[in-house]
Amino acid sequence: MKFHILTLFPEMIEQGLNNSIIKRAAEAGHLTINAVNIRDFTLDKHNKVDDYPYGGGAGMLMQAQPVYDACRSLTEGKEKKPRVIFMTPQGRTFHQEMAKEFAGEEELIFLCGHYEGIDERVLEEIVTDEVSIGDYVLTGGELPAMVMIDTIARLIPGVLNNQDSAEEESFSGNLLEYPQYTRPEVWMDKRVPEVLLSGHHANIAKWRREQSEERTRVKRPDMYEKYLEEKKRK
Ligand code: 6GU
Repeated sequence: MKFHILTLFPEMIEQGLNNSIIKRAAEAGHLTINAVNIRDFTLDKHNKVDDYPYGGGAGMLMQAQPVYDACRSLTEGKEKKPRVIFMTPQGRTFHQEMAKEFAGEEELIFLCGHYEGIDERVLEEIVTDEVSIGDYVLTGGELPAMVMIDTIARLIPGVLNNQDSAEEESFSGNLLEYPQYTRPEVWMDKRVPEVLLSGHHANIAKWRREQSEERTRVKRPDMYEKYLEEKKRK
């Protein structure tokens, strides 16, 4: 999968996504991260990419032309036009099912706004999807884009070393993870639950499922309702 990010702060993306699992996945050829600096496309002699809003009001707006040309540089000549996702608190709230859908694409373009926003005309022209990551206001779209890319990337086959991880999750959709333990067997007088030392795989699976259900019921009653609904339908 190719992830392109249109941004005024490419180094934020490059630093944020060049670590751990995503870095290894990029090195293994499962994905590429391409941060495109919108400023590189300005035609202004002082490299300006923003201006005052018509009608007045607070702050500056990103201008249409550099955003449009940066996007065009990624799409022109391509048979299949990739989706362009604008990161905005006005968008649909991101969730795991949406991540699964995006993970089926070959290429995605993320548009990150800054300042008070972007000229509406270029948004109308290029954006296919508007996505928010929750009901709070951030200073820019870079962190949300990184949240989305991280979530989508781990669903791409081969990205997680252990193939089960992503699958197991979809199997136990709407359930929280069960508690996990590693060595030593006793720490601060707390023992690892006996069943996990038993080597009895069926009992371990049963215990984990029960823990997941109980945790979800207590910590996320909203999610637990969905889980019960889904269980009924199966
Ligand atoms: Cl996607 N962008 C910005 N700027 N703020 C946000 C957001 C996105 N999602 C929640 N707050």
